[in-house]
Amino acid sequence: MTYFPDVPAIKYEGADSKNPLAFRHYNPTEVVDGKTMKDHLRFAVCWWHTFRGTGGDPFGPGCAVRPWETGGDTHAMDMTRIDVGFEFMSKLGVPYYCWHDRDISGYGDDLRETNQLLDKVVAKLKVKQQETGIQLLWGTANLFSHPRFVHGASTSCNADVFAYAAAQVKKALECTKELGGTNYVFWGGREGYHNLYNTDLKREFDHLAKFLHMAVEHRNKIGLDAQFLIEPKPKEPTTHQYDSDAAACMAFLRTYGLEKEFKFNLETNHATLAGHTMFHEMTYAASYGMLGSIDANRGDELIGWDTDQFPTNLYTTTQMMLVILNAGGLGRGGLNFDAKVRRESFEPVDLFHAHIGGMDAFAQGLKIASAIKKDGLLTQFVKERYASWDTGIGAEIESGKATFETLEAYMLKKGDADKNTSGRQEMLENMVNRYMK
Ligand code: XUL
Ligand code: CO
Repeated sequence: MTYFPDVPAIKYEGADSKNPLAFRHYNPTEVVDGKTMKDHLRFAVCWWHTFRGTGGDPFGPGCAVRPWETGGDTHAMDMTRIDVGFEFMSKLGVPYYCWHDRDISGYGDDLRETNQLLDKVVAKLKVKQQETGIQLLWGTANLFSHPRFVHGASTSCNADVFAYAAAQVKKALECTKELGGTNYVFWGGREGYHNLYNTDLKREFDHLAKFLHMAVEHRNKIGLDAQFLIEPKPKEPTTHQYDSDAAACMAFLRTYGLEKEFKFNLETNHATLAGHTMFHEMTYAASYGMLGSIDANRGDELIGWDTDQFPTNLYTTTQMMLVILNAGGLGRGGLNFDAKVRRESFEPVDLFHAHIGGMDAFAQGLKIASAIKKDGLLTQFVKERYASWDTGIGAEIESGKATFETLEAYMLKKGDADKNTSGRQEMLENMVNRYMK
């Protein structure tokens, strides 16, 4: 049985290929900067958009053609979709995938039955992972779709909802362990507020922290060897999400003593919704050793919401790969395509075009970033720009020897600060353009 009869296994054909079902840049075994592309990029497919997306939007229902979807949100359909998913991922040649519990398995009549259904799905996923070698990059729990989560999950005003969410995450952690997942993600789906008139903000933050402490405790108890990741996003669905951006998450984690247990799963379109570039979010995270994993997508410059389009912008992928290379790699994280084909791209083959484009954009970004890194011009420029800190008064300040009094004495003697030099922004942008090929 094949679900994509017209699509062969996708091969690398080189930059001159005109075959839309081939890679032009992603060559898994090619070595760049001392490592294969496959090991640098660690691509993952997301179950929710790719296998559960229907193409629906607020103005109309889904119109995606998915011949295997025989209708109904049934367990049988969940099981069939596993065959579809693993055929797709094998043909694409991605090493990882990610899920929410409710994408892979639907609802039973109560929590007990829901968990039993999930166990059956996980058992089949495990067999498929063994057959194909495809591994779980991360699991997570959907704590935002069901009406019970209308006021949030761990930040709900209803304590029973906190308890339900805890039970659900406990199960999702156990399933992640069963499938050998190397990370586990917490995105605060509805952990935020729409209106402060009805919200006890401090109490909700306290509850969120308590929830995450419990998750850490359970991870340690069951011996789950997975990195915990917080996924920042400033808004949507709530007006203000508590995990708004990397810096806000950092402050939250430190306030509640969680900073050693978590890193970040950064997402491009979440960065732009927060008014940042992804370059900023990744540089911030990497600076504090918090770069965990990436949800790769992009927004639309003309639309203000989370469109989750596939990444195609080479400047963005180059900047992202530059941060990753300079940070020494993604470690146990990866590049997960948290991205969806647009409503008008409704045929199954569009799923391939979308992923091929995203993978090629990152492979090309990797090659460009590696060339920039190898030439070292940017690094050298930054080093020289801060040279005043390497010796003399700068070194004294950095080493903690200086006080306001010694600095005053220094400046009274000198009379004025040394002249500034140009930041050369345009020159550097032109320089980066030289590598863009
Ligand atoms: C939502 C989003 C989620 C998380 C996992 O914007 O990105 O799919 O990645 O819950
Ligand atoms: Co995401």
